[in-house]
Parts: sequence; C-alpha cells; structure tokens
Amino acid sequence: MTPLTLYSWPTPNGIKASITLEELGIDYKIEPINISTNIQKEDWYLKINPNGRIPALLDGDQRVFESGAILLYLADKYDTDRKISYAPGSPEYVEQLSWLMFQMGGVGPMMGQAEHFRLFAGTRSEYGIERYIDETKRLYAVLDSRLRESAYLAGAKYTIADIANFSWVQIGPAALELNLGEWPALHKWVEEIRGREAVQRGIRIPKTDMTPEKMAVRFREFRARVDAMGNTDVP
Ligand SMILES: N[C@@H](CCC(=O)N[C@@H](CS)C(=O)NCC(=O)O)C(=O)O
Repeated sequence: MTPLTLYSWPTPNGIKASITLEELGIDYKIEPINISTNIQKEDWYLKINPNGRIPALLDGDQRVFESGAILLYLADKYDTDRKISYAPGSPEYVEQLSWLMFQMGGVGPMMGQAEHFRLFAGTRSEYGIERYIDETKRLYAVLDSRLRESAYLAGAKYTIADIANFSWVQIGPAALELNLGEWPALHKWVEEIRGREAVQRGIRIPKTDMTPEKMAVRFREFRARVDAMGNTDVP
C-alpha cells in the first residue's frame, strides 16, 4: 500500500504536485479537495495543512504543505535517479532552488492577485488590475530572458523549477488574456512542457467535470462580471 496521499484540486498550485508525482511515476492516492466547498478550512484538513489551502501531502505520518516544499520533498526523497531534479550541492541545484523560489514568491502570488482583481473582485479596480498584470508581464519577461539562454530554468534538464513555473504561466492566456507570443522563448517552453505525457495526466488530477474549454468560458464570464461593475477606484 502506498504511504503517499495527495490532497489537491486541479488549480495552478495543485497541479504542481500532481505533475511531479506523475513525472516520478510513483504510486500515490489522491484525495480530491474541492476548494469551492471550503473543505480546506475544516479542522481535520488544517491538521494536514494549517494554512487551509491545497495542495498538501501525507507520507505516512509526515505532513508536507506549501507546493514548493512538496516538490522539494518529493525530489529529495523519491527522485533518487535525478529524473526531474538536480542533486543538492551542485550549481544547478542552486539554480533550481532559485527559480522555484522565484515562482513561489513572485509568479504565484502576483498572478494570484492579478486573477483576483481581473476575475473575482467585488469591484472593478483599474489600479489593481494594471498593477498585478504589469508585474506578471515583468516576471514573464524575466523567465523569457532565462529561457533564451538555457533550455530549462535550472539548466539543461527539465526540473521541478520548470513544473512550478509552468503550472502558473500556462493559465495566463485563458485567465488574464495574456498573449504568450510576446515572450517567444517562454511560449516555446510552455508548449513543450504541455506536450509531456506526465503533464497531460497531472493537469487533470483529480478528475473534475471542468475541461480547459469550459474553464476558458468561465474565465470570460468572470471578466465580463467585473467589467460590468465599471471602475470604482477613488481618483
Ligand atoms: N503558497 C501556497 C498557496 C496555495 C493556494 O493558494 N492554493 C489555492 C489553490 S491554487 C487554494 O487552496 N485556494 C483555496 C483557499 O484559498 O481557500 C502553495 O504554494 O501551496
């Protein structure tokens, strides 16, 4: 019986963990946490992730929360033949760590705020939309510049740093109407990673009735709702 249980939902943070597990080809159990029903705030779940968010991992009695920590934990413990990670102590490991933290501290939070203002806010704030979309674009340009000099973020090998950044960047066109064609190296990298079989499986875990097409329609409806409110920024 596998000791690994992933608590997740197919969101940008959730799929980082499922893609990593699929890439490693290890056995795990999936516990769907439908975040729209707020199970992630229930007491039993807070014992696994005190932050009340997905993803979280149990490995026997060991809990791991924060998607970046989950990726590093899985790489350290289960990627012994270094399929999708570099070994601690190597210069590439430090690059991998740096680009992983770049995603955790930059791309994820900034795109999260951009999505909040563009899709979910209870008011239309031009200031909030512009601030976080501009910051997202700046971060995309940083990734693009790295990918013009290196095949993958940490070096010549596809790693957990690519998985983490890909999981967020791939949603930019549908959610925020970003045109990846503006960043050609980033665009090429996204399409290549999207083509991997493990990624195709990972982005659909756990199974829901939400397809990418239905999601794109939902995002359009959300944007229209925010736009209908008109700009409410105080001048
Ligand atoms: N820094 C956390 C962020 C996790 C996070 O924000 N997860 C979102 C889904 S992408 C979530 O659980 N949202 C539900 C909520 O906020 O209650 C991580 O990387 O794991």
